[in-house]
Amino acid sequence: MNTLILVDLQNDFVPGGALPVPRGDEVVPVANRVQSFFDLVVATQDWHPPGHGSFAASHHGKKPGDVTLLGGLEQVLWPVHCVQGTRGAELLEVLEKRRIARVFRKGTDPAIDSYSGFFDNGHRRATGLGDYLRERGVTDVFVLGLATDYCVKLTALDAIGLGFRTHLVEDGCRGVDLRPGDVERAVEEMRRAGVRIVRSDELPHLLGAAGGGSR
Ligand code: VGL
Ligand code: ZN
Repeated sequence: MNTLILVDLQNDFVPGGALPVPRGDEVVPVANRVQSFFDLVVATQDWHPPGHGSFAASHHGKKPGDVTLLGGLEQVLWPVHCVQGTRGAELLEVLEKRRIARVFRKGTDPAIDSYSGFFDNGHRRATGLGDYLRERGVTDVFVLGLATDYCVKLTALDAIGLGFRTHLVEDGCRGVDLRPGDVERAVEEMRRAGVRIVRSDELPHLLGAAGGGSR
């Protein structure tokens, strides 16, 4: 049983949004094209309350890109983004949504950030995604979306930690690259952790070979 996790394909993360990932819009055609290969498609949604602790504007004298402590953890501060109920937080209009079985929201606790679709950054609370996949007999997880060096990376690393055979669809991801090389380092870190790095054009072959839940 294989699953595609679409990470944070939201208005605020593409050019024109509040926290634009360079060329973030380019992943949507990939997301739309590959969905039909999967048994199950789920999505994550960054979903912050106003005044969230990851926003630079929530900290006196801080600006985006600065680092502070949040929930006892080092936290990069961001522009205000993906505020609950705003247009910026909505999934992209051009994203095909009919096959998305469920959307898992994260980042709702103002006192801690949550890059991964599975847990907050302190691994204190689960979103329910891990149990949801387990209950459905999922063995193989494929991750694509935004941003490679934050939410995609942490989602893939948690998937590995939970015991799923985990794949990164590399051409279906774009990163922030706050420091040049962050994306490359993120991919390397995932690879070292056991994430298989694949391209979307390999999926028909890979899913054909791994399909049917036989391995
Ligand atoms: C993300 C920074 C802040 C992401 C979310 O989706 O990668 N990055 N919130
Ligand atoms: Zn966020």
